[in-house]
Amino acid sequence: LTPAAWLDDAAGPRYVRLRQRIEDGIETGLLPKSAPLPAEREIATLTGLSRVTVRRAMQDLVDRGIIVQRQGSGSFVADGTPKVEQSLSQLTSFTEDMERRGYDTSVEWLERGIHTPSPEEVMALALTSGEAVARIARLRRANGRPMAIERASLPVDILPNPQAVRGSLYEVLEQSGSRPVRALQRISAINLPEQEAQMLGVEPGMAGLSIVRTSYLRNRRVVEFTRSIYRGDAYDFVAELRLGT
Ligand code: 16G
Repeated sequence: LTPAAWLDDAAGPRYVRLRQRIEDGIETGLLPKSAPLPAEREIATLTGLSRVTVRRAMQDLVDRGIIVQRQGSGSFVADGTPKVEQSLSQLTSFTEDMERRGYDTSVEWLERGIHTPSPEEVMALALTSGEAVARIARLRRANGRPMAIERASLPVDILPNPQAVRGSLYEVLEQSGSRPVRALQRISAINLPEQEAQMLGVEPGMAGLSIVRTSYLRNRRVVEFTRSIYRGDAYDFVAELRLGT
């Protein structure tokens, strides 16, 4: 990434050209797997590009799973195993799943509030007439990489203050004694629609997974009805199967 090589480059927005340069470097082996990348500031100095342009290129690479960012230690070339192996037999939360792997989680809020339920929510949550619903919708990231869009609906008496959810929903439910103990989950294949693909940092039409989880308290009451869209290129779902008796 010398300024001379940079200036030789073809047309296109600057951040795209920089992203392409880094991708080329990884492809040719100039930047091996797990190699640390220079800090944004250094890349800006080396290329003569603005910090904003460099940051945009780096975020794009994180979104695509090509590089990973670790808080406090910088950016690295991904090690070639960007998929998360997710067990299908444990009722865990996104935060727990990612923290167990040593990933930092972050949330981009799409919605957090109390609403009149849709007919689908009334059915799914077995609400009685007039009962309101708490909705929280968020884009979930692991090490800066978008992984899933989750839209959760809960009966309002289970989550009276949706604003209280800062990171983990299950942590808030745990504190109020309403963490689910059982869930049913339906997974189906989809092609990511334009808007969702954009949020997840991938091309529209790419493979994704639609996951619908309904979870229950010990007394069988429905706690959560969550519709999620997961990146198909970021997950492997794994289940242990046993011979039936
Ligand atoms: C998982 C669940 C989601 C649940 C969330 C709680 C799937 C497909 N979804 O992502 O239903 O609401 O965990 O995570 O597994 P949190 O406690 O980190 O908010």
